[in-house]
Amino acid sequence: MKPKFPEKFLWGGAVAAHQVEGAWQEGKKGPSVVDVLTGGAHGTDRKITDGVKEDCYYPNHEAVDFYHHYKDDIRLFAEMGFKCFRTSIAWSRIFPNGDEESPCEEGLKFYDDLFDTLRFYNIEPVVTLSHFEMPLGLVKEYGGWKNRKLIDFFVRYAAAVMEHFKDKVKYWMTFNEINNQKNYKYPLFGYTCSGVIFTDEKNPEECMYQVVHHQLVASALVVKKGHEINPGFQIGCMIAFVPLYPFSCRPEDMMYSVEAMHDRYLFGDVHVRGEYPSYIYKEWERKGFRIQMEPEDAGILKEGTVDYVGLSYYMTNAVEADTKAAGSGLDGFPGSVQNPYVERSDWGWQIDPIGLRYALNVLYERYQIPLFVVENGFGAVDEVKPDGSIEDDYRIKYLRAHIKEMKKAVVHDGVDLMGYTPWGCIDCVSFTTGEMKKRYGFIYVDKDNEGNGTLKRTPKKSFYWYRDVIISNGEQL
Ligand code: P53
Repeated sequence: MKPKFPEKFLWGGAVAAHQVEGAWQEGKKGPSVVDVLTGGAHGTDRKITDGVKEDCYYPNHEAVDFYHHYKDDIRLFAEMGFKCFRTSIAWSRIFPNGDEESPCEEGLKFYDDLFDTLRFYNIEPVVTLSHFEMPLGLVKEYGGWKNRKLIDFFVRYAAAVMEHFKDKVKYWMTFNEINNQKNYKYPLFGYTCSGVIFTDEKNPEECMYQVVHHQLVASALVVKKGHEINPGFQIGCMIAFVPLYPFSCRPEDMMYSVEAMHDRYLFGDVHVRGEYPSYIYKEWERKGFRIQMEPEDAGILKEGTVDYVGLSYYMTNAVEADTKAAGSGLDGFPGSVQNPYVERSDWGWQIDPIGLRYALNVLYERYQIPLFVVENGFGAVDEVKPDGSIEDDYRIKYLRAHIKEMKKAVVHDGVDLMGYTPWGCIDCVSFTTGEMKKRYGFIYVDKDNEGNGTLKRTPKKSFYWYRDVIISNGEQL
């Protein structure tokens, strides 16, 4: 018999609340960190403003107005045959300032309706608790995740939604791409992961590790609490997995790639094994870092290990020891160089389908628990033809190639993979640039970078292609 994807494989799509919902002040929602991020472009950073300014444009305020369109949008997901849909709960819809005693009923009501609509179509919700949208109040009044109090606020929020939705949601993830902030030199990452601009701190790198420690403890507490609320919950972590290949088989390059990969593994190592790996203690020792930990933390980490590893996969990079020694590298990663064997998207992301099979293999070998590809996709400019159609063959090509490699990981290599949710299944606001024109969707949304457009939804060519992929359980690519 031909080897196939498992029958229960969760095909679907992924978004995050702040990139689609809009309605930033409706339903008593409080402002979140993304509500003070302006639009940017490839090569032009999004600005973090001190509060909302009259003369700035904030693309997430309206986004694609999923808040008012979700019923129609979910109907389209159902038409594609989605088995699951990954989104996040906007923390500040539930706790507008972040430090309230009890959750906001209107916020809960919105997600009740959303999850009920998904259930109606037999679509399983997959929910991220924190996807770059923490309440701004916790940044302004508490200093974000630098402050250990944030653990309590996050646990309170997570417990409230897990309790409220315990019969509607089974699959959860704690922090989206918790490892982005490892790049502590780039303000956007620290700000969106944790509400901290590390470059403003006395010791940016040490501060980053402190913040991360608070989040790892919070994540573990939530995993434990979640299992008490409903033992059937599947609770995962979420890692942006960008493998770093050695630029050559020169032993120096090989060894440097092993070292550089610690950046990628650190977070999963703690989430999955419940303890910090030995290499990080040595690094802290070398650098003289003192990360404040409470006596109970070690036990908490041990008791709150995740059920699965969620990952985003978009690209690989290559690293070279000599370039590192020279103190430079692509995109700010020391020693990162252009891989001559792969192409790049218009936004400079290296396209490497085989890298997905590689990623799934190394992660499964390391952790031996189920994996879930909760993001993958091709950000590209789409052109609407005079007849209104969108022929996004480049997107089909990208996804097809990645699904083929993912299939090899499952049927050939034996990786236990739960599902696949391509990113931005409906066009949404780009996270890194705030643009609309960097599109990922199977569904086009009529809106441009400046905020003009009717918000009309149109299925692209890839919509029909992906529908057939799902119907055939990945056989018809
Ligand atoms: P945009 C880097 C590498 C891989 C994934 O990004 C990344 C990043 C940036 O941190 O982020 C994820 O919209 C993120 C999503 C985001 C998506 O990639 O900049 O989880 O929120 O939209 C795509 O093209």
